Amino acid sequence: MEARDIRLIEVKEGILAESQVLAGKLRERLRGTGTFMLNLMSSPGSGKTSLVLRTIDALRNELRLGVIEADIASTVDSEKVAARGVKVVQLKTGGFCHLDAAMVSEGLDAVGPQDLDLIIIENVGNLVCPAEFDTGAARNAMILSIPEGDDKPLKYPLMFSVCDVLVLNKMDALGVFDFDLRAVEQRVRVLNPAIRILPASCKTGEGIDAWIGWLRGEVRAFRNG
Ligand SMILES: Nc1nc2c(ncn2[C@@H]2O[C@H](COP(=O)(O)OP(=O)(O)O)[C@@H](O)[C@H]2O)c(=O)[nH]1
Ligand SMILES: [Mg+2]
Repeated sequence: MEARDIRLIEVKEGILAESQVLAGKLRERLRGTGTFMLNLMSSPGSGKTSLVLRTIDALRNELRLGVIEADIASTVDSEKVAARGVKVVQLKTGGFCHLDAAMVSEGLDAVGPQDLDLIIIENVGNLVCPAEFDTGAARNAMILSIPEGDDKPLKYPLMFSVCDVLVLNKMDALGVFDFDLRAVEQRVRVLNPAIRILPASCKTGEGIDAWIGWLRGEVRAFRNG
């Protein structure tokens, strides 16, 4: 058998296309229930769970909230959300480094979007794979935290390209790290001119109002749209 006779099957493209179709169906389903779903992505430790908890505290009296947590192995994040009395589902990906629409669909079945105004997905901590998969969310958000460095848009361009908003978290640590805010903004704008960039600190609360304002506006626009 010669090399030219070997059949090459692009499995990745097939998987992505399948997930894309299902993601469209999930969006229709969420449109039907009037539920805004946000997909939150970032590296491990950049502050996803902290931002989810801040968001719960700010919006729990205003919106009916649910959270879909995704983790390779543990339930530590969902326990923190559950302690706030908020509806949460833990998806254990068993080694998978991202969520696809099929996994989110199972999460939605469990969390029950018909009773919710806002669902936040805390995706698996990773700047690579989650960016490739449409989860069916209305908006994508990402966090880059100051200790990770200002070169990350250069290294992980797709993630910065697919997000509607970028939270620059751990601003309280800016003095400790060589992080050039202007450089990061320029690098991000080349990839994604329309992205909102919000400096914040989940520790001190700096910038959280702007984040909540952005999210509230998106939920409102979704409902009116
Ligand atoms: N100094 C500082 N630490 C933070 C901030 N946000 C989160 N952390 C800490 O960073 C660590 C990881 O946060 P976590 O929310 O679990 O990140 P996740 O892995 O992305 O969900 C925890 O020790 C948090 O307390 C922040 O704005 N400033
Ligand atoms: Mg977390």
